[in-house]
Amino acid sequence: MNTPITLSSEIQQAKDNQQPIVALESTIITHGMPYPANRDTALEVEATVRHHGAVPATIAVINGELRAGLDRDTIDALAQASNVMKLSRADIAFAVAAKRHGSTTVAATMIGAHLAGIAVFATGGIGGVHRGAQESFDVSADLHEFAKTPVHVVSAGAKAILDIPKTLEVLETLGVPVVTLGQENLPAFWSRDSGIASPLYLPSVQDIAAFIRSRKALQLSGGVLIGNPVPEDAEIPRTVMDEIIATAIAESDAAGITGKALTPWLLGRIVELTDGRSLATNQQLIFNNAAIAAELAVALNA
Ligand code: PSU
Ligand code: MN
Repeated sequence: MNTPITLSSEIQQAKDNQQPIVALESTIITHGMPYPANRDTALEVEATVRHHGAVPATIAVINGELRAGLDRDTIDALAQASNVMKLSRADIAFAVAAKRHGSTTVAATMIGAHLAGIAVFATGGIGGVHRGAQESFDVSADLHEFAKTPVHVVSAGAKAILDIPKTLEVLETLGVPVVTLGQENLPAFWSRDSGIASPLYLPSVQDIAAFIRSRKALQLSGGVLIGNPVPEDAEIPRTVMDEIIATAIAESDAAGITGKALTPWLLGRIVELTDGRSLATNQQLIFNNAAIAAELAVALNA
């Protein structure tokens, strides 16, 4: 068996020099946004991580090879490809064995980051408990991954299409800390305020780094979910989003969309229902998360 993950020369060098590194996911590229906004966002997220003093490592499976650190051409090809599997813990090894292309969700990116020795990861919003989960049992594998894998994920909360209170209950049961940066309520992806108190709150990135160190000292397994609200000038208020989300979910129910297809379908439909405004917000919140993740990687490196 060869090494389970192939590092780009830049990531290998960053590791050799003990530089701070931030992992980035690839499902946002293949199943989260239309082309070319997906490619431009992926490249801009990488630039943002660099601007804040860390090295970006986008993770994906290319022709069966799990990789950390993708060049521009590979990101561009991934952004246009249609035969890419959306990978989680259940199927990442399948894509490797079958020599497929696969994009990594939050769960699979955490697995890749951990194999590469990267402790900080920036995404948009994590998966969670879908509304109506009491009927569909649709609970994202992202939640269980936090309980297992010691990677710290900066996100704008769980995507607001989800049932946020139920998502918090599952995370609590699994022993996963949820800490929001700079405000006491959890963010709601496109909106700064979910109206729901965050289980934990800390005012600064340095405080979050100290919290992560104390978890390590107590030998606690798994990762931390860090909530980072979208910047004010980019947010869509919750009152506006609530109605749009309800419409999109009603339509997805009527169309019988389930399983892995549901999150990408809802995100795409919400872009249409907001005339593209939700896409611009999605981009800004990812850049904002990338900046904070880079600062966290720098702080943990010190
Ligand atoms: N954040 C975004 N856009 C996305 C996702 C996150 O801004 O498309 C992806 C992540 O990869 C996350 C996945 O893990 O959506 C959740 O999918 P599901 O609900 O099927 O578990
Ligand atoms: Mn699901």
